[in-house]
Order: sequence, then C-alpha cells, then structure tokens
Amino acid sequence: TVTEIPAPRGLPFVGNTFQIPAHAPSAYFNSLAAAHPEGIYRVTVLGQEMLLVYDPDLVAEVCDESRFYKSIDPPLSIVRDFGGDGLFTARRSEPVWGHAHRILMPAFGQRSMKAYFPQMLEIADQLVASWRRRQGEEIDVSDDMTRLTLDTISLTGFDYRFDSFDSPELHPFLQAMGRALTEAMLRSRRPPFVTRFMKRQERGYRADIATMRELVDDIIRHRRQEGRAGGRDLLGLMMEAADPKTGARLSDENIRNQVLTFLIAGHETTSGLLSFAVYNLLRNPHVLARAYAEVDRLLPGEEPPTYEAIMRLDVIPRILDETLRIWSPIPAFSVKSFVDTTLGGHPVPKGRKVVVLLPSLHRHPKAWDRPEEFDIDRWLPENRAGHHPAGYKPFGNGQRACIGRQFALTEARLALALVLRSFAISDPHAYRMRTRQTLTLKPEGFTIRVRERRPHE
Ligand code: MNH
Repeated sequence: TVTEIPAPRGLPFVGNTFQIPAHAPSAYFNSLAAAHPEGIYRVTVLGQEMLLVYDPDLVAEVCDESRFYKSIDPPLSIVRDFGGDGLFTARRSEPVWGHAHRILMPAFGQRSMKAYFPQMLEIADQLVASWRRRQGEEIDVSDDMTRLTLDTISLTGFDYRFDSFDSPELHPFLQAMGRALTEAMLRSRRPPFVTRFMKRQERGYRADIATMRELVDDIIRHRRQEGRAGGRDLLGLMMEAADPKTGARLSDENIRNQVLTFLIAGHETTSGLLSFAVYNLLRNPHVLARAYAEVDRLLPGEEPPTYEAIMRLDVIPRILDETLRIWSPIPAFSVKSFVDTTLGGHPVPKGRKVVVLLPSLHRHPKAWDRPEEFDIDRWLPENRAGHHPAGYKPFGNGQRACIGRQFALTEARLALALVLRSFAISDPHAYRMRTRQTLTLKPEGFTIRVRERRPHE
C-alpha cells in the first residue's frame, strides 16, 4: 500500500493559505520541513494542493525532465505581469523560449565572460573606490552589492550606465522592482477577489511596472539612437541575431521583456550571493584568513587583476559555492508533473505542483555531513565526487536552469577578490543573520566597516 504524504493541518476551505506569514514564506515552509523528516509534505494554498520536497532522493526524481517541467504558477505567473514571455517566466508551450535561449546561449559561455571582464572590472573598481572613501563608516553590504551587480549587468549586457555609486539613494528602478517582487509574493497567498478590492495596492503595482518599463524603453531608445546594432552584447544579439534552429527573430515586445528580465534576474541574486559571502567570511575568520592569503598570493601589488588570474582563484570560488549551499538567494523553484506519476512511491497526478525547498535540501543530512558547518573544503575536487547528485540546486535544474551562472560566478569572484585585496573587513556589531524576502533572500540591515589593508597612494 502507498503511504500518505504528511500534511500539516490547515483550515477548512482556505487550507494553509493564512498560516503562511506574508513576508517570510520561505522561513515558514522550511520550518515545516524541519518538522517533517519524511522529506516531503503537502499544503493547500488558495485551493491548489502542492507538494514540497527536500529529501535529495525525492529531489532527484523531481529533476527528471521526462516527468516534470518548470511551472509558471504563483508567484511566477504574477512576475509575468512584468517579465512577460522573457526567459525566466516563459511557459513551456511558448516557442519564444527556445528562440531566445538559443540566440542568447553564446553570450553566456566562458569566452563571453572574458569579453565582459574589462567592464566587470570597471564597476568592481567603483565599489572599491567608494569603500575607500567610506573607511571607518557603516557600510550597508546588501545595498552596495546591489549597486555593483545592477551596474555590471546593465553595462555588460546593454552598454547602459546607472552610475549607482554616485548616488546615496538606490535608483528608482530598484525601489519599483523591490515593491513589485514583494507584491508578487504577497499575491501568491492572497485570494484574487481580495486583490481586486485593494485599489491603491493595484495602482501602486501598475505604477511600479510602468517605472520599470520606462527604463527599459530608455535603454532600447538609447541603442537605436546610436544607430548601430551594438555588436555582441545581449541587446545587440537580441536585436540582430536569428535563432540558429528556426531562423526566428525576437519581436520588439519580447526584447523589452528580455531586457527587463535580465535587469532583474541578472543582478538581484548575485547581490544576495555576495552579501551572504561577506557574512560567512566574518562568521568564519579562519576562512577569511585563507581568502586574504589567496588574494595576496595571486593578486599581489596594485595592478588590475587579469581574467586569467581571477580564473586561477581556488579559495574564493569555493567560498561562493559553499555560500550558495547555506544561503541560496533563490530559496525555491517549482515544477509540475506532466504525466500521472509517483514520487517516493506516492502517487502524483498529472498537473500537480511540486516545490523544491532549497534551504532544507542544502542542509539535508542525507546529502551533507555537518550540514550547518560552513566548510569550503566540501568543494575540493576530490570531495565533490562524493556529493549526492541532487543535493545542491542553487541554479535550478535542467533546460530551465540559470543561464547566467558563469556570469554570476565570474562577477562575484572578481568583486570578492578585489574587496579582500583592498580591505580588512569587520562587523563591530557582530551581526546575526536576518533575511528579508522579496521573493529572493538577502541579509537585512547588515553593515560592516572596512580599513585599507595596504596603504594606497
Ligand atoms: Mn539566474 C534562472 C538562480 C544569476 C539569469 N536563476 C534561474 C533559476 C535559478 C537561478 C534557481 C531557475 C529558476 C526556476 O526554475 O524557476 N541566478 C540564480 C542565482 C544567481 C543567478 C543563485 C546568482 C548567484 N541569473 C543570474 C544572472 C543572470 C541570470 C547573473 C543573467 C545575467 N536566471 C537567469 C535567467 C533565468 C534564470 C534568464 C531563466 C532561464 C530560463 O528559464 O531559460
């Protein structure tokens, strides 16, 4: 006989909907996971039953693309209000996903990273210059990592400058984006008829989407005025290239959706990764010491680092890998069964939504020894071989996995290396992690102080 999938008790009619704290759904679902050692449970939200999984053997099943595909349900179906048919929120049924994926893939290979490197370096230098001016002051890590990653994707992808380090306020685009992402999160647990009554909320949401779209139109107008296709950056490719398989070109409307998608997906998570990495270094001084030793060995002097030197780093990339395990900026991804199937022997009907809970998966004792320990040596080549094949999914799965993975890791390596070469970092208030969720996770109120490690002329 088939065992039942456990279900925390909900209320009649509304199920578990109102047990989910509006601003911390991830923390709630992971606390339920801690109470359900079976590695799977089910909840009902707004009338939809869904399964949540975090046992690595069950996650391995869910990653089988012949049974499960990425589903565009809440919250992603709401993010579609602004991401449209861009890569992140395109539906399986939309051919434009394949067109755009094939057109853009070459822009995310290792060769392209080398081409972006000078611009990545220019923005990373701006972060260092800004921190040099603010030695001894409180520096909000998440805000400055956001400036870094937003300016990097916009310069490398679209040849567009936000100049975020020139301004004490975050750009209005970021405020609009933060509110819109938060609204998408809130709407996924709010009955649509309630949203219909919240006129002011709705007006604010539409205004935020308009703010983001205006910026996108400005970027595209800028490019058209220059009268050149703009070469091989993301925007140039989207405007010029045809899908090698079908010959299809992207429509103007789809390009707008892609630009907005890349502006958001291309910075929000990398900024979280870098902020969490700084936190982990401050909590683990022996690892910080190894990172300082590595940058002093591989990046001596004041010369700008070369792409090749950044690729030779070993400790810093392992700090990033381990940070993505302990604090995944994207805390979950969702799929749907497209056939009647089973999961761990439990029957699962066609069309059932399944959520992979990354924080619980990434700390699951079946996949990780001493899961709570920040240990970068898990990522030594000889130790990687022993990892559970589905125990680590910070970039999602399969065809719909992150296209920007190399981009994010190259940018983050460079930024962390330059920061550690330049500064001794400390957090006088001994910050304890407090995450803020706007769909993605970031540390909130995390400030540090920096002091130059080597005198600078
Ligand atoms: Mn990214 C998809 C995590 C950086 C552009 N990204 C995904 C998914 C995860 C993810 C998880 C799959 C989501 C899902 O299944 O619903 N991404 C990350 C993380 C980082 C990151 C943890 C940084 C660290 N992502 C980036 C960067 C870019 C980018 C940088 C662009 C420059 N990501 C994307 C796009 C997709 C995606 C585009 C959608 C891919 C697709 O479905 O074809």
